[in-house]
Amino acid sequence: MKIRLLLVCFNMVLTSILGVKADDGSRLWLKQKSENKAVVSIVGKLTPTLAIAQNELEQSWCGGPIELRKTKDKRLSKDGFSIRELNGKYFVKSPSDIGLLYGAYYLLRQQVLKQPLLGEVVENPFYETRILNHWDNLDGSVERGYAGLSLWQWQELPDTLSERYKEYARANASVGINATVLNNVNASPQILSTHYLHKVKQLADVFRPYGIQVYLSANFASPMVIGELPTADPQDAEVVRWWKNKAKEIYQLIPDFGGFLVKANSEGQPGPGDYGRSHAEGANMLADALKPYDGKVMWRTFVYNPEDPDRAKQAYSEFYPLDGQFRDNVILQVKNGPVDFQPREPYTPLFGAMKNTQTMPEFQITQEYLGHANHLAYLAPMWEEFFNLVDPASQKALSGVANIGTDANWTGHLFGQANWYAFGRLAWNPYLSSEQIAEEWLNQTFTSDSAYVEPVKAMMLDSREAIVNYMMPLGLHHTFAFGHHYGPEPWCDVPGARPDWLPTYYHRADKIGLGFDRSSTGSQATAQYPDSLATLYDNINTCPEEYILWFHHVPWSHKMKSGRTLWQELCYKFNTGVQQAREFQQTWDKMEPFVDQDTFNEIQSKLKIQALDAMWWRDACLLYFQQFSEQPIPFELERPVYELNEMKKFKLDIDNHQNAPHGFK
Ligand code: GCV
Repeated sequence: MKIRLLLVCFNMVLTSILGVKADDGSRLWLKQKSENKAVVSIVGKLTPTLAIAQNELEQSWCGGPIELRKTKDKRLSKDGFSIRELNGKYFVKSPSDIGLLYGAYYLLRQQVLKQPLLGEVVENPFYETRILNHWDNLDGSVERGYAGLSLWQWQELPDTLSERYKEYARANASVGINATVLNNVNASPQILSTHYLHKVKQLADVFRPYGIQVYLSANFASPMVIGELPTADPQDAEVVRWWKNKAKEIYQLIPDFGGFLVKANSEGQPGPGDYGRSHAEGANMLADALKPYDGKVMWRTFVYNPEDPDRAKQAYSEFYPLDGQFRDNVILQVKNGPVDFQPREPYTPLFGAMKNTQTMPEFQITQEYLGHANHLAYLAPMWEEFFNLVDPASQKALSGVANIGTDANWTGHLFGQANWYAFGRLAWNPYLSSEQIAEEWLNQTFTSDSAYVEPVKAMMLDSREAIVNYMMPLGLHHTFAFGHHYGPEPWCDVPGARPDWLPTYYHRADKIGLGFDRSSTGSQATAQYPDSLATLYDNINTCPEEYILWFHHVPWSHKMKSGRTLWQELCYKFNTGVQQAREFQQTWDKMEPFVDQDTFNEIQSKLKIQALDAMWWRDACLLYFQQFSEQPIPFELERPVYELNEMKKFKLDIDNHQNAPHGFK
C-alpha cells in the first residue's frame, strides 16, 4: 500500500472529521470521505451488495484502483475474503458478494489505521453467525435500552422505511455482524402474526444487501394467542402443525429468514415446562418446523428454577442433563455469567460442559448493570476475559444484546458505540485484543493523533475494572436497587419479592463476613466447573480474589494477598474505583482540542455523573457493610461524603437519573 499517498489522503479525511463543528455522533466510526472518486471495477454482475461495496470505496478510498471479483478459493469460507496489491492495484476476492463487501470495509479500516498491506491478506470470520439481539418491544420501548426508543417504526411499516434502517445495516456490515433478532426475548406473540410478518419482510429486504439475516424472538404460547389453539404443548399434533405452517408462511415472505430465539419458562414466559415437557422437547419441535428451510433455533438457558437454592447453579442444573438431546439446528444461547450480566462474573459452567450440544455465548452490550448510558464502560476487556477461560472454538456463534436506539448517536453514551463495534469485531475474530479494538475504534471515530488516542485508549481499557471497583469488587454481585439496576441498594428488601432478586441473598453480609459460599461447604456451585477450576475456586486460599466473594463467605479478618484484611481491602477497592472515575475526568478535560465542543461537553458531563455515582456506590456499600464488619474505614482513605440513612431513603427517579447523586444531598 502506498503509505505516502495514504497519509496525504488521510489528513484530508481527518480535516473533514475535525472540521465538523457539531458532531452528533450519527456517523459512528464511518466518517471517511475522499475528495477523489476511487476507481473500482467489478468483475461479473453488479449485485445490490456489490453496488454498496463500490459506492463505499468510491466515496472513501484514497489508494490505487480496486478490483472486486468472486472466486473459488479453498482458504476462504463463505464470508471470507483475500486482498493483495500488485503494482498499485488492489485485488479483492471472495466466494460471496458479502465477502467482497467485508473486504471493502477492511481496506477502508486499514486506510484510517494507516496500516500497509503486507503480502496477501486472508480473512475468514471465526463465527458463521454474528448476531445482535434487540430487546425491542412492539410499542417502541426497549427493555434495558438507554438510547431512546426502538429503531423499528412498526406503525409506519411496511409502507414507510426509515433511512436509519440502511444506516444500521451498513454499520453492522462494516464490523461483520450478519444477523439480528428484531424483537425482545420477552416476546409479544403478535410479531408472528401475518400483519407483523409483512413489516418484518420489509426490514429483511433492506438488510439483505448488507448481509444481515433476520431472526425473531418467538413466544412459545403463540399457537394459543394468535393461533387460537387450546394448548401450546409441543407434543400436540395441532401445535406441531401450527408451527410448521407458520414457518412456511415466514419463508414465503423472507426466504433467508434465520430462525427463532426463545426465552422459555423464565421470568414468567411460557414454555414446554408448562406441559411437563423438557426444554429439548420444546426446542426440537421448533427446530423441526424450521429444518426444511435451514432455519435455526437459539434457545436461551437463562432459567432459574426455584428448586435449586443457588441461582448461579440453575442453568447448568436444568440443561446439563439434556446434553445430546437437541437437534442439530438448535443452539443453546448461554449468558456469559451464571447470574445475570454483572460487571464481573465467572463464566457459566455450561460452556464446555455440553459436549454433544451446540452452545453460543450471549453478551450484553447494553449496560443494564454498568451505569446505563451514563457511565463510560468499554466492555471488550470483559469479553476478552471470558474468552480467556472459554475456548472460542468450542462455541457455535456469538450473540450480543444491542445497545442501539433512536438517539442521534445511536447508543446514548458516545463511547457505547465502541461496545457495538467491539462486539462485531470479536464475533469476527475472538482473538483480537481489546486494546487493538479500542485503537481501531478511536482512530476511526475521532482522530489518529496519538496525543488523543493513547490517553483515551488507556481510559477505555481501565473503565470496566473501575466500575467493578466502585460497584462490586472482589466478586460481590447484584447489590443493585430493585428493578432499574442503576444505583446501589445492598440493603434492598421488597416484601413479597423472590429472595434471589434481592441483594441480601447475594452478598450475605453478617457479623462473620461477606460473600456467598458456593464452595463444597456451601452450595457446591464450584463442582459445576472442570476439575482444575473447581479445585482452584473451591479453596478460599487459591480462589482468584476477583471471585472470592462470589465463591466464599469470607471472614472480615481474612488476610488478602495485599496483607490487608477483607474489610480493609474492600475499602481500598471501592476507593480505587472512585479515584479511577476522577482520573477519567482529568484525562478527558485534556482532550478538548481534539474533539468538537458538543462532544467534549457531553462526555465531560457524563464523566461527572460517573464520578458522583462512584462515590454514591462506595459510600452506600461501605457504610452499609460497616454495620456488619464493625471496623473503621482505613484512616488514610477518603471519608464518606453521603449519609447511609439519606441514601436508604433515596429512591431513584429512573427517567431522570442524572440527578441521582444529588437527590440525597
Ligand atoms: C429481557 C434480566 C433483565 C431482564 C431480561 C432478562 C433476560 O433479568 O433484567 O430485563 O429480560 O434478564 O435476559 O431474559
